[in-house]
Amino acid sequence: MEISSFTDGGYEDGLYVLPPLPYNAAALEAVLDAETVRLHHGKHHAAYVAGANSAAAQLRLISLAERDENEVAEATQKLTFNLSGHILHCLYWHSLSPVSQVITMTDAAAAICRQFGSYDGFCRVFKSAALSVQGNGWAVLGLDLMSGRLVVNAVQNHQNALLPGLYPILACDVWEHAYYLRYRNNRAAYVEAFMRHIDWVGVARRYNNITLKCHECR
Ligand code: MN3
Repeated sequence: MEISSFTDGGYEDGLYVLPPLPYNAAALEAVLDAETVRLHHGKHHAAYVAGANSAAAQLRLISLAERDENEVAEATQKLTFNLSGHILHCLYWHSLSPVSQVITMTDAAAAICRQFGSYDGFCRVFKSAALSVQGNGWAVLGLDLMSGRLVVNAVQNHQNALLPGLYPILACDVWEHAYYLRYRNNRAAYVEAFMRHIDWVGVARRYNNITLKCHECR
């Protein structure tokens, strides 16, 4: 059985790579302008890919005793920051849909209603998480593999306050580079637009893929 993942194309031949956008940069015009999407993907996301490769290479050299082991703390922090950034950006592009979608009755939607009381309850929690991030970060919806429950995390930077083992199925980038050209300092307006353009088909697919592998989810 082939299980496609939002990280497909993000790692090839021993290196992290920048996967192409799943749509044209101008396709998200209803929520994000093409320049923002191009810069975000081609500069910011690409920089995390480069940073992850650089940190991974540094760690390999330390393990071969070709670099000083005192560099481990710096290298692991660099890898965690940049690789988390790479993974979350891969998910971000797949979290957005060029066309406005309403949530339909899927297993993922049923799980959202079970966990948050209703779709509106989920929106309240997810939007509040996105707005609660101080400075740079993310709102992430994911599956806690221990309980099989959906959890919303308000992530600082790319890697802090993220539940260990959380399998993310939806991510909203609230770093200013994600929205500042069009929305300026109005993060709330950007998050509202994001909510109207969530790719619920993709969320449902990711939810189904991971619950197939998770004992507690059935
Ligand atoms: Mn970003």
